[in-house]
Amino acid sequence: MPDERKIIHIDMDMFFAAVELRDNPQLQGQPVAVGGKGDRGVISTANYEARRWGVHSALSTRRALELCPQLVLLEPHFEKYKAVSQQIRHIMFQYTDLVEPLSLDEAFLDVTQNKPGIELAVDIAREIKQKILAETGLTASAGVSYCKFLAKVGSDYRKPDGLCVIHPSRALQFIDALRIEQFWGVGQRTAQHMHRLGIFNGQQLRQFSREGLVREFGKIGYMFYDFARGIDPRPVVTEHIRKSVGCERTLEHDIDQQANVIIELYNLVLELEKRIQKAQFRGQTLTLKVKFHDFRNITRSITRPNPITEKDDILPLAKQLIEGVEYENDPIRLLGLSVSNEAAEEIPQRWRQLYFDFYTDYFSE
Ligand code: TTP
Ligand code: MG
Repeated sequence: MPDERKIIHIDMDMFFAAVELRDNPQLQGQPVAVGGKGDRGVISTANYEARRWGVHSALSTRRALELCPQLVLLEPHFEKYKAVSQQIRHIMFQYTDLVEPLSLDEAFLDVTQNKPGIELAVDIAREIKQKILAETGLTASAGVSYCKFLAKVGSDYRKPDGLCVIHPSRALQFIDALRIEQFWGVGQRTAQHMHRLGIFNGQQLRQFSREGLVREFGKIGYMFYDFARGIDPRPVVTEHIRKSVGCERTLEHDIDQQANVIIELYNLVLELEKRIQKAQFRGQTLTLKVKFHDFRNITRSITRPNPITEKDDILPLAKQLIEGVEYENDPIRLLGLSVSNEAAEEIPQRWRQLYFDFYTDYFSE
């Protein structure tokens, strides 16, 4: 059966930086980034002027200033971002209750049925963008399609202030020409892996068998196989299901001694337990994230048949995960722990794990 839903993805443009620029208009035209100062600071986001210099999210502030010495670095104001986030969500709810926020500045809407009874989803997307601009003074980009994958790709396609509609009849044509980097779930590493296989766009991705993709990429291969065919059955999930609960800490100093690592891990476990209790979260997968001194990241996960909620469950699992990590000659810069994988009945089994895996929670508080 063809997928006849009407899905919109809204994503604010250079969100934190846009809020700061709105409130400091004298900085317009200059390269601006929001991020942490100091030796171990990290860039949250940058405006387009700064991006031209290679400054982007997650880059170390030190490196950003090397690339762009005239960069204006601003501290984040999370209260402001949360307030804008509420404003835009309020606008979305005027059209449908099926709103699934992915982060402060991003959400999916299913407008197949919508409150004002508007026929074309593109008209809703346009109205939402106009209202966001009028009420917050900020621009958003919107993608409109029949599934989440294409709506999300669409919102990114004509940024900033973009509006991109991918009609079902043109989906395959669109996917054929889509660069592999633009696929949902393809980060730098996966892109390189794809390139090694000779895959640079959607058309080339579609030449690969399902088994081949699963062999190369693990279970995410199933998702790539479906995406290449314009298939993404994931529903817009409304009630605030948290996909993960986690915390991470950039250490004061890089560490490579086992005793120190265990102490840091123990502190994280205590913090994680607190957050799990606060969120009443019952995840079955524990994930350890390690960032090394050279900014290389790895994650290690373990899944249990029962929810992981208490420190007495978490600590032995966390120790087990860190045992598999070589850090003696590779000091650790950051440690993170999260739980995910809370069962959600309405998501088809094959998609369930993928769905959770793809949620990145940068607002873990
Ligand atoms: P994004 O929507 O990924 O980026 P953006 O809104 O800054 O830029 P774009 O125009 O490309 O959408 O993230 C939204 C906000 O989340 C971003 O403004 C800052 C924050 N953020 C981080 O703090 N760290 C990160 O690594 C990322 C990706 C985002
Ligand atoms: Mg954004």
